[in-house]
Amino acid sequence: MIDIHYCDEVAEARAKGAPVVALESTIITHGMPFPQNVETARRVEQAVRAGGATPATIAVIAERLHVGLSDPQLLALGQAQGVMKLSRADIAACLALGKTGATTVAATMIAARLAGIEVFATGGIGGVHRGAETSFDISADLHELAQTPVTVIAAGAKAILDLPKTLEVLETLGVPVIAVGQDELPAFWSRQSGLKAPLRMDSPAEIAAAHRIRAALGLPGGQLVACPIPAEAEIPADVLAPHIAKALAEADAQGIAAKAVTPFLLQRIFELTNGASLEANIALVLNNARIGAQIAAELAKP
Ligand code: PSU
Ligand code: MN
Repeated sequence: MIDIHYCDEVAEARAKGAPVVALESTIITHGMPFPQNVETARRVEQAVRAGGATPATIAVIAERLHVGLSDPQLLALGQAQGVMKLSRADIAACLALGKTGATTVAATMIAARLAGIEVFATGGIGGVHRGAETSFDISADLHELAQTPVTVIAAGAKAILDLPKTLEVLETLGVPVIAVGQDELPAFWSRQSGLKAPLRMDSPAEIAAAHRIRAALGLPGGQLVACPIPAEAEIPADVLAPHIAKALAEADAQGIAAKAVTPFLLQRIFELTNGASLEANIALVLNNARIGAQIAAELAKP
């Protein structure tokens, strides 16, 4: 068995059967600049606590899988250079090599399941990249959702992706995609994507019930819960579109590939929007953390 290190707060919550929400760390190391990354990570943890659950930020630090980080660990991770970006393919290698790694959606789901945590809140999952028909760039997050039983709260898939193809792959893989409180799939920084979500639910209790019933049916895999960014924080899709197009063209021209693509695009869109994309990203993660806490609280009820 893997030796998981729990922080005191998470150990206590687990012992009591109190609700816990997993949080990822790639958003800290590869998704946002310092110091906003650390400030956001702290605020997200607070949002989970305010919602009545315990936050468990997950990372690999010096040979150990940590579920729940101390504040000094969070601060160090947020400033560290050369942190590995861990998915299903490399989490074991990172532990074997004694390196430090930040967990993506896929790796956070793997760790959450090991820790018995059923709910995980993040910003946006990875998906099918535009041009995937030639690049074959499809995030491992999608396959993880198909096989690891964790309900993932996100603001949809990031709008840098090919959203119709992402929905098709999720459907093929048997992953429920549930929009919260609206019919349309949200598109990360924007509330609307122009795509109807396959499923809609309006309450944390319904989402928790579907999670339980999937387990009772013996179905592997999790659920993608897509929460629209709060209206006051959104950037309309037509405002973002030219910035996304420019960032994608630059990535292509510079030969950015594999794990570097998403961090490159997020950084360029941050620059091209003069920081507005980061403000929206922060608002949507906080919102997802609040909703994640509500779903975890429902699941903790006997
Ligand atoms: N949500 C955000 N910012 C991020 C991510 C999610 O608001 O940076 C990260 C997650 O860790 C997700 C990853 O798994 O982006 C997707 O990377 P890729 O496209 O390489 O699979
Ligand atoms: Mn990829």
